[in-house]
Amino acid sequence: MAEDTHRGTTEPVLVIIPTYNERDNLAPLLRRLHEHVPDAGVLVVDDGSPDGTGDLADEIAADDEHVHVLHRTEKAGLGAAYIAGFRWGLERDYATLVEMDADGSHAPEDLPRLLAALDESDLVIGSRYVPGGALVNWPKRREVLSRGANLYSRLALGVPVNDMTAGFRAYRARVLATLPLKDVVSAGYCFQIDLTLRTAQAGFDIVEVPITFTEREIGTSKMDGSIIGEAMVRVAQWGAARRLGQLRRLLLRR
Ligand SMILES: Nc1nc2c(ncn2[C@@H]2O[C@H](COP(=O)(O)OP(=O)(O)OP(=O)(O)O)[C@@H](O)[C@H]2O)c(=O)[nH]1
Ligand SMILES: [Mg+2]
Repeated sequence: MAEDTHRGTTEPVLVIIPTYNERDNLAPLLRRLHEHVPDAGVLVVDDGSPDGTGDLADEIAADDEHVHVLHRTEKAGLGAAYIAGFRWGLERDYATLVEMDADGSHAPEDLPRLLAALDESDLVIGSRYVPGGALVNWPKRREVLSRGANLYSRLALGVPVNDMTAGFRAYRARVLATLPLKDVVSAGYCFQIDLTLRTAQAGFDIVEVPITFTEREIGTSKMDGSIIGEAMVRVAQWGAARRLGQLRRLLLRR
């Protein structure tokens, strides 16, 4: 674990929420966040949503000092939105940076537990696949895909995390300040695997806390074949690099 002591959830926490066409989900989510983590700041990172999510976020921010909005001009993927949000938060010295989807899949009710677990670690992952984790209304094929992606990633990368693709997580700011964010190019949920791997390789402590993940009720998913393809190719490349490194060390030892 890091040597500096984390000073708890009364320190500034920034919840970063990337949005693309989440107009009907945003206001209820912000209300629930305000109820369960009243001291946290929220940064909505909108990629010019055609449905006006960005304008709605501005309207809410005008009346709520905890809500901030970062407007980006084009849809550039979840990874790029998070990197921009991390930079925004690091520049403003937030101690804790949280990732959260706008679609209601991640429950604000679970967030205090994630933040509490950060006292003992550097990255807390809200996990569907540890005892106590649950999936609500997720079609079986999505579960199979997600579990398969996680098994594949764990075997290829050797990182002992059950839910590496999870998008509900809390980072100590110093982790993100240490990682070379400019080198991270993963766009889809591969971004979550990428950052998990980098966090583990940098020697930071990762814990998983069970969450209840609920399928979105409103709006449409941004998941598609290209996002799955990106993850499969990149994980294979990282896995191959890891094996080569192991082989090289073995040969050098002889
Ligand atoms: N700013 C921004 N946000 C995005 C982009 N793609 C997805 N998002 C947001 O990222 C979050 C996760 O996207 P989802 O569409 O729910 O994708 P997912 O959770 O992988 O897929 P589902 O499980 O089908 O919902 C949501 O808040 C989206 O609005 C993007 O290109 N830019
Ligand atoms: Mg979703």
